[in-house]
Amino acid sequence: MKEGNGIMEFVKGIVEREKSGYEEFLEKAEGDTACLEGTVHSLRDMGEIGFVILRSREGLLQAVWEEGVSREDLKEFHEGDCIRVTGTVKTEERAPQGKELRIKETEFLSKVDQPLPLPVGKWNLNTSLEAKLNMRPVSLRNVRERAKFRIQEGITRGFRDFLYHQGFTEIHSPKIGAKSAEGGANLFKLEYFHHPAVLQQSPQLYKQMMVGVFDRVFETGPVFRAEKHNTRRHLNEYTSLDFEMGYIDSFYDICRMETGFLKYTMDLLNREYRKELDILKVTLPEIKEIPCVTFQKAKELVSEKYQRKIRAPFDLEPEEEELIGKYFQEEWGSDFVFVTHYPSKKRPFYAMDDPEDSRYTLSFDLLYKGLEITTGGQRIHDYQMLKDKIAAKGMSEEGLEQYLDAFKYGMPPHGGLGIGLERLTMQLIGEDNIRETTLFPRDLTRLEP
Ligand code: AMO
Repeated sequence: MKEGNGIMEFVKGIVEREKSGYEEFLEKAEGDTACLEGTVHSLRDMGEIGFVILRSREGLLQAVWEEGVSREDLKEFHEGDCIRVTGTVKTEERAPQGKELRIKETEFLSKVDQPLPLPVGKWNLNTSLEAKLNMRPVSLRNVRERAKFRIQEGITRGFRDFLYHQGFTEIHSPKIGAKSAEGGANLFKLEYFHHPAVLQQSPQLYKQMMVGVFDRVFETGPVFRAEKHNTRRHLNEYTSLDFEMGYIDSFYDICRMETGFLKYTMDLLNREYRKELDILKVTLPEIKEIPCVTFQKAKELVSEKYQRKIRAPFDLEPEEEELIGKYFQEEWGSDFVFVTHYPSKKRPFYAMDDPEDSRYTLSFDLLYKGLEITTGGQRIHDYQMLKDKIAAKGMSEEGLEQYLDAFKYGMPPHGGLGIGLERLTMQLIGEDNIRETTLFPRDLTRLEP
């Protein structure tokens, strides 16, 4: 709403609207007049009456069209139309919310051009993942599909809230750079005004440099991995929840911070996302403590218990991760387990080696229901040690000069972690493909929508 003196208009901030939100509607008394806005989520023509289910950000509400009472013809309504309806409030115990709006007048704010290609008004879409991804703007309107991403919002919000309270500063690092930190073959290369450049695989270099500035930083943002394989847990672009903190005594400080974040977030979801949890029938894990096991020990435990040969001594195979998850659920009743001391061979150059046995690093992965959702650990903070490690890994310092300067000019002992947001969401809500918990997935074959 604009206000003015006839010559100039002024905007003063948000104004209370006369239209009732769905929650306010439900507080109204029988016979009150109400005006609601929303999309026609589903329609049921019963002859003399018709059910017009409205969808808004707040959820669904039942409006009822009645012959002779409603001004517009029911035939004018289509699923997908955006409408503003005015009518009277009626208590109706058969209505999903216990109240419904008896429609008197309808204003069509916009009308669909064509019938919807998917039955988004149904509880279960019953459509293949492929079809859902091909029609993303429509499929996400389904209440269950939408709920997944509200829960994902809750996780990001939990991460932010929790870390703000722990004295972290939120940063935003560039996604294009000369060099990335994670190594391996999964780099997207591009040309940047005739210079070779890469898309960042993680904010690793930047968050470490920023420890020298703020001590504690975090970032939530996209990262890029040119994975050439098509799996249920890999994306080519995903959202990474990263933090990095200085003045740590050991990498267990990082594990503690992550455990704190998880507890805080489960509590937040429980309090503020109950509707979505119920829609998806999610039972949140109860986290009191998370067991820690070394990489080596974890391998031995599952090999013994499930009679499985150790094939890859320096890495965890996906099946091994699943079995570690199963083991800790069966033996310790925990969905989560920190697997610590990963072999140096498989960790990037910045990981701190264990001074007691340099074949291993002071780093960890967090497995949740048998899937890696986090990698973290203590980093090298000594300038010379870092240079030696870069050389030992056969890497060049080119493109890392400024990163190395941060260490040349002093860095505290520090560490951090990166959590895959889509993976965490997928495990939490019990999906079996990461694309189910990605709004617009990027994979080997998918560059749009
Ligand atoms: P890492 O490479 O292990 O570590 O990644 C951290 C977490 O990101 C998620 N993840 C992925 N999710 C979807 N698709 C992918 N292709 C993919 N790759 C990884 C996983 C994984 O645990 N810089 C370090 C983190 C750190 O030490 O701070 C890093 O990026 O959940």
